[in-house]
Amino acid sequence: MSKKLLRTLAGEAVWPPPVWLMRQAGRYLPEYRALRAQAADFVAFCTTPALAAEATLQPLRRFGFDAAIVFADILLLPWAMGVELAYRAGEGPVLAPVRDAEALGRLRPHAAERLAAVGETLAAVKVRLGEAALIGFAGGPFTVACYLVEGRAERDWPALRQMVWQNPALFDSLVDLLTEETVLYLEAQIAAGAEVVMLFDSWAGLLSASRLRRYVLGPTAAIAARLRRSYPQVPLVAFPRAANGLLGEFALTSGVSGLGVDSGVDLPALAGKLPRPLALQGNLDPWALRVGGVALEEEAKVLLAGMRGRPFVFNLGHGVLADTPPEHVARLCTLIGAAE
Ligand code: 1CP
Repeated sequence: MSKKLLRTLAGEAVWPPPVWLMRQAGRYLPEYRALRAQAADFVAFCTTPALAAEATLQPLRRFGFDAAIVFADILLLPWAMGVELAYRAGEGPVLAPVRDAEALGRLRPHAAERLAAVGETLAAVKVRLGEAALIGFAGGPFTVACYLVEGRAERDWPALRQMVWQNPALFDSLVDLLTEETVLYLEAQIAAGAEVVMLFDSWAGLLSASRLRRYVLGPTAAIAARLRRSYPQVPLVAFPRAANGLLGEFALTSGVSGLGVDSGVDLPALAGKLPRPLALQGNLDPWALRVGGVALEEEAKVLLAGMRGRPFVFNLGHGVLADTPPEHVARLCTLIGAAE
């Protein structure tokens, strides 16, 4: 096993650490904007393997990252379950909301069968990768449920939180269904060539500790257990964003190989409290990358010094911001490559 990311996720303190960035493909790259203009809409972009494979590879060509993450979106799963989905400029995704048993009953199972295009993208990327590892992903069942119930990103997610507390039986059924669909979808991505899979639970921070255990930690552990049976060699990385107080419990009980951590956490301090074999991924503030200069240099150096000697995957605490200058990303990669 020579790929740096895979060695790190197996518990080795590889140094300099492997690096990739959440949302490393995207609008901050002029070549991405040109490619994006070739597709009729964002779903078509994600489900046209030639375009999605090219979007996946663009940041690797420019920066030589240690991993490629398949170009897709967490909302393709509900789309493949029959939910209407549109991405509106400046507004983000908009879905037909699922708020009662009837709407839940209309969700079509075995969505992975209708997402064969993502497998084709993975296969097309895999043969062109060299030493970089290939990451497949899905949204955490809770985060996908957030968009399904609310219908769009809302600051306070009122419909979602109302359902969590007022109709837990319905919300349990929704999360259970999404958990099963997520297992099948991740298994299909592994079968197509993904060497690592990641679960993005971007809205975990909306929940109290008890609901976090039930709707984020529980499903993550269930998915990890299923994948360990079907694909024991493929590491799972979870990203329960802003689940700060529960990260220690997550590390101990979820069964994942890696834990993605957002910028609000003192990563070296967390690392000091965890069992060694668990790799940590994160957590440079995307704003430090966007601003660049001294802010970037200092923040990256502090993180590198604090994580030296541990299994660590250098990443951001959240996605690359759309107006980040690409030269700042190149500078960051140079800094990491020179880490002593
Ligand atoms: O071209 C465009 O403007 C579309 C912007 C965009 C992109 C580049 C969207 C719409 N999705 C993606 C790709 C994407 N999304 C990837 C693969 C590319 C890569 O990482 O390099 C991944 C892993 C995602 C994951 C994703 N989508 C998450 C989880 C991670 C996170 O950022 O928290 C979430 C929450 C989404 C939903 C989504 N899709 C798109 C947008 C703008 C959003 C967020 C909307 C919101 O604020 O709620």
